[in-house]
Amino acid sequence: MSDHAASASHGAAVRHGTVPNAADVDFYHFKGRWSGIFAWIFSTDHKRIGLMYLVLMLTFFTVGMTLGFVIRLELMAPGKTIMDAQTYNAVFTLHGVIMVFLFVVPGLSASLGNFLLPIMIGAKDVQFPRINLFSWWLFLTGGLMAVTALFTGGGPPDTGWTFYAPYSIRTGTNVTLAAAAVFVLGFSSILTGLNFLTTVHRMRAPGMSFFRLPLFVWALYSTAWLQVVATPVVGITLVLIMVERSFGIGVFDPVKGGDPILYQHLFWIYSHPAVYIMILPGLGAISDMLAVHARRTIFGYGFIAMSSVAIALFGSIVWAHHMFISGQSLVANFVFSLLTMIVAIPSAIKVFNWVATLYKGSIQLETPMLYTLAFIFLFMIGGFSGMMIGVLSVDVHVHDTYFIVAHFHYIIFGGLGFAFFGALHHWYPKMFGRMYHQVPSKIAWFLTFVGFNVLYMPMFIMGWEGMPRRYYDYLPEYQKWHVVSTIGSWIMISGILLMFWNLLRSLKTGKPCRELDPWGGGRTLEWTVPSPPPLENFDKIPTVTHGPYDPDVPEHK
Ligand SMILES: [Cu+2]
Repeated sequence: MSDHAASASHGAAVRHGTVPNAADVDFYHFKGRWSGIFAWIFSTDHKRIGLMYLVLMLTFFTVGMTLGFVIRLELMAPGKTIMDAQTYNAVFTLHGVIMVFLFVVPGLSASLGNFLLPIMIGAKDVQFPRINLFSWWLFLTGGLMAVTALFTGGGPPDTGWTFYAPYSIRTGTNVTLAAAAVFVLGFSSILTGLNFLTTVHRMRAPGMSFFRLPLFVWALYSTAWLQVVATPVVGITLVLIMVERSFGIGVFDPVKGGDPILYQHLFWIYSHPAVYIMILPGLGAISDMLAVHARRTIFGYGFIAMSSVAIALFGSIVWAHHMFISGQSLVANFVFSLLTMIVAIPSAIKVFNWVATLYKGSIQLETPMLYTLAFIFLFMIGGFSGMMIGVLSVDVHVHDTYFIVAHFHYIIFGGLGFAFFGALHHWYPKMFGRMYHQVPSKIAWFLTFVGFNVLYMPMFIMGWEGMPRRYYDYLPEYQKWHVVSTIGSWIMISGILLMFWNLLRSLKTGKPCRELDPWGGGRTLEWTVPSPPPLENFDKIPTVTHGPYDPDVPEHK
């Protein structure tokens, strides 16, 4: 049976039977109709699609990181250092657009989530394998459109990743194509969310009730609701930007009777929930990594599961905390400040339960655990600074300063970034059937963690002292901290490059590990299938009779 036929009927076979010899070989070596690169880009296998997202996303991440490196070089001294002001505006815009829409939004969900979700719920694939492949093609198309926007039209957009009106309406740079690119990427996210929602509702193995789902799955499930419900709002907003730029009708530009504050509301109604689309899968992965590497049943499973849902719910009603100084009413400011405090509670529940899980755990300082512990430290700083800027009197002072830049890098890069790197090291042996070299992986962690704090901690200080974000030039008194911050970026980037190099070469030179569970503490279903898994994950769909982290279960012994 040919691959396409196999993969085409793969969905059908998944629903009605099994693909011949699929259980005998791992999914890398399954021979179908297509060969070479086509066996990947036309494959409907969720594992291959997850890895294809991973490759694309890490490529975009590397481009985004290089732009970050360049921004730091420019800011080593006031005035012109390596580029002019217009180029600087384009570079930080691109850094933001790439990191947000091409790395953290698809994030853990589309990559490792795609690989692991079906296995973790005891299924052979997602509900809609072909839609899953289509969403990856949309992601690729959106990415290529974003890159094309750099070199066509009026040149790379210079608006910042938020595309604020009225400047995004009036600037001659290529905002229209960039907005169209994000629009297409939005659909990739919506379709992935739709697929994951239906998969969790319809593809769970017998006995896998909702309160037996691993916490990573709860986080992906909560994220999927936000992807489906919130993303269309930014889609419509981007269409309005494109229409206003192309046909001159007044929606957001006050000169044409439009309202720029309306733009901010529409943009943040998506983009604040979007920060949870980014971080929630990371929070889920942290729970699963803690249970394995602390060799403990997770503390407060039900509370952690529900806190993911609560974050998705409350995270959808706090958007105007980005607009405290936009001129909105004091009542609105008060209400959104209060709601922002409330959304901190479910996050705090997670941190409390993680620390309680560590208490009396037999903590194995394996690389995934190192990233997990670093995550908790960085996430706390990101979270606390978030509560500070949720207070009106503080935000009025630090809005649009480097304090904000430090805050969101601690919570999104320190949070999701470190959870992502940790998850990559945690499930690497399961995905690739080899273990990476330990010593370089730990040195890379150390450099990344130290470099991160040397890079972003000074930004809190500069921001508190009034250093505005997105400014090309600055007063000389800020230079000392900019220099420290730039040196931090060099340390961090060398750590990340060492990590990439080590993980890539380990695909060839890493110790083969065919064990079902190389960590020895795994209790969720992915640790019961071979490493790497066969095409259909299970030769027989398992029957689940216990919770995901229950210690006293035979197959967990
Ligand atoms: Cu927000």
